[in-house]
Amino acid sequence: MLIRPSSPILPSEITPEGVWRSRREWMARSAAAAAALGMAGWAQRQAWAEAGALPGKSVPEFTVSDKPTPFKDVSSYNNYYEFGLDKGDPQRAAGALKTRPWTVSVEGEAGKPRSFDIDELLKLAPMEERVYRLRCVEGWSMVIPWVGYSLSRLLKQVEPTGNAKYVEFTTVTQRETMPGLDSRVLDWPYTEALRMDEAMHPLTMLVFGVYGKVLPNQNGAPLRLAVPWKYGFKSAKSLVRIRLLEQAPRSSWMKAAPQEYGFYANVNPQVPHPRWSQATERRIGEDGIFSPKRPTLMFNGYADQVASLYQGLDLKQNY
Ligand SMILES: Nc1nc2c(c(=O)[nH]1)N[C@H]1C(S)=C(S)[C@@H](COP(=O)(O)O)O[C@H]1N2
Ligand SMILES: [Mo]
Repeated sequence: MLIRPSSPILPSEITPEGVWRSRREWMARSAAAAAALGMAGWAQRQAWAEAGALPGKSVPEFTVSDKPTPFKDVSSYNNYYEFGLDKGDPQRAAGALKTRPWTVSVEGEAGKPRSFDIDELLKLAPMEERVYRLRCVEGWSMVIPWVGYSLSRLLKQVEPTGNAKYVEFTTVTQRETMPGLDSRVLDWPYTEALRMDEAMHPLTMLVFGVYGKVLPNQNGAPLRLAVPWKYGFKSAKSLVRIRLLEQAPRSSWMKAAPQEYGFYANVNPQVPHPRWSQATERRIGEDGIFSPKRPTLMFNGYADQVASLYQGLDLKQNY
């Protein structure tokens, strides 16, 4: 099953980008994922082996050139508080999450509100592979090849009314499978929200897979958000309800600690979290404890695409 590359030199080192992205990169990445797999636990290997293929067409304009974080790290270093607070808890416990049957209701300020079955959502738009950065407010980051499509593809289906100014996302609560729900750190269910123009931005992605396969449960199966210019907590996992609203809702994190977590949560190295600087970050799977930290980029490096959304907004006040 493991095919060793004949040379240890990565394609990225010998060909210009854009050429090596595409097929050769895909092959190198698959090999890296397979190698990472050899080191993961049996259960994880089992889940990965059983997961269905979910390929996506590579979209260069939504793909950063940073080296993707190994699958081993993407699937074992997680925040999914419903399954526990430690980074390893989700991988250990989320196998029990029931991801079928699964429906997502899209309701509120919409001309045609309705529920969507997960199998319908999987066919709603062509699957794309986009390599996004993910920056957690805790100071670490990853680079992840997500598979999915723009959230706007789904929202347009329900015909948002002129009153739809905000979009609220509610994630699943399964008492039987989620030991973390006993913890009072957050007001469950986990909810998040975006302004309508943020939700309709093409970068805002509805994600069904990673590394060419369906999402592992710990990463938010069967579908989650990826909003790459915002701190990771905005990217809610295992979505069950999407609500179009006229007024801005308060998210779980805003309720838990309003002075620490605001509505916008745009990645911004100039605005420190009250307990941590946001100026630098450590790349999981690449930077060791002793490596120099990397500078965090404004809007997580997506300023060209999204800065215009916030013209005239005081980003210190609107954190
Ligand atoms: N339902 C739910 N979604 C969630 C979280 C959570 O605890 N529960 N954690 C968030 C945080 S803080 C981060 S950094 C990302 C992590 O996504 P990943 O584990 O796929 O890297 O998920 C976000 N989505
Ligand atoms: Mo996070």
